[in-house]
Amino acid sequence: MPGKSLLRRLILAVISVTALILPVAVGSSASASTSEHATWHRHHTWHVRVGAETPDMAVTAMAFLPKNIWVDVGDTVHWTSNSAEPHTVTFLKPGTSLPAFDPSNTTQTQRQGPSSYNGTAYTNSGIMATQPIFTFTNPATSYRLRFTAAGDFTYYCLVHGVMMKGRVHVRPAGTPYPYTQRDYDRVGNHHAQALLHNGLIAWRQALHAQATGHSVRVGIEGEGFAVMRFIRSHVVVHRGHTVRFFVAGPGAPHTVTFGQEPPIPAVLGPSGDPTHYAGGNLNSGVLQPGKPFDVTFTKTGRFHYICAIHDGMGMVGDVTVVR
Ligand SMILES: [Cu+2]
Repeated sequence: MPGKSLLRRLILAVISVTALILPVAVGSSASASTSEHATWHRHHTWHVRVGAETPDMAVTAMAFLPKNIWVDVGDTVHWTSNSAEPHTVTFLKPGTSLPAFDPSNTTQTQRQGPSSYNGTAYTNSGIMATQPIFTFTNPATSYRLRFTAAGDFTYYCLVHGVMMKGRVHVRPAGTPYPYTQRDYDRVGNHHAQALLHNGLIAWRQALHAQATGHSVRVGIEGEGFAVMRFIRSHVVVHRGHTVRFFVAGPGAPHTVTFGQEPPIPAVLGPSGDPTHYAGGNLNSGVLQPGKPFDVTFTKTGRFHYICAIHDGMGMVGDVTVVR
């Protein structure tokens, strides 16, 4: 029945609009994993979610949920991907410093080390995400490590650096646990909701700030969150006018790509002539803070563009040029 499916679509549309207006509605995106199954096992498996996002993938949270976990020697921690935005679970070799993220370095992007950890060696999950993104065509959705030595072990996401770290506190076998998995799920959910809420507020504020004029903000970076959208994603200008695309500060790499998407790595650099754009291929390359990408539209029409890195998360926009 076409009438019924239209109604359903309308209801879905209302739900997604509500999710945008009422940030509290995103709580459902954090899927709790309760595990009481470990009661009869000698060693427990503990669950940590990697990242979080709103259902439309517009706002992403950069956090390990929970950030801290207390386990005993012999226990396993099981990390699960929870966002399209990629992350890693990486224990550095003691005495080494956190490297800058390099997507071409396979010791960063691919799994390194055995499935147990005693605090001595570089151990890395490789890229984890819920779906392919950019050059990461086959990201891991889960990662397990068994902890074989006591100690407090800090780990990082190599993609997001010091902003995203977690800690596994490993105590001698038999030490009573201070918290249950249910406690960790609750703490993780609250943290995820707080970060996503902050992202939705920042997005709404940016929408107001960009309500008029000929500029488009490309993504938002905040403390523990990012908004993977063009703000605003639909603009209307007169022929001959210029639209300025800009990033407000350092953060996730974004592009403004009209026409056909160039292959990697060419898409990371600029191509085409933004001073007279009348359709076809035009690419900003990765946008840098303080270096806006100005496109002058010389032809009427509706011109669709994408972020070549985050289009899979819905980061797309268009410019309508009128006489
Ligand atoms: Cu992007």
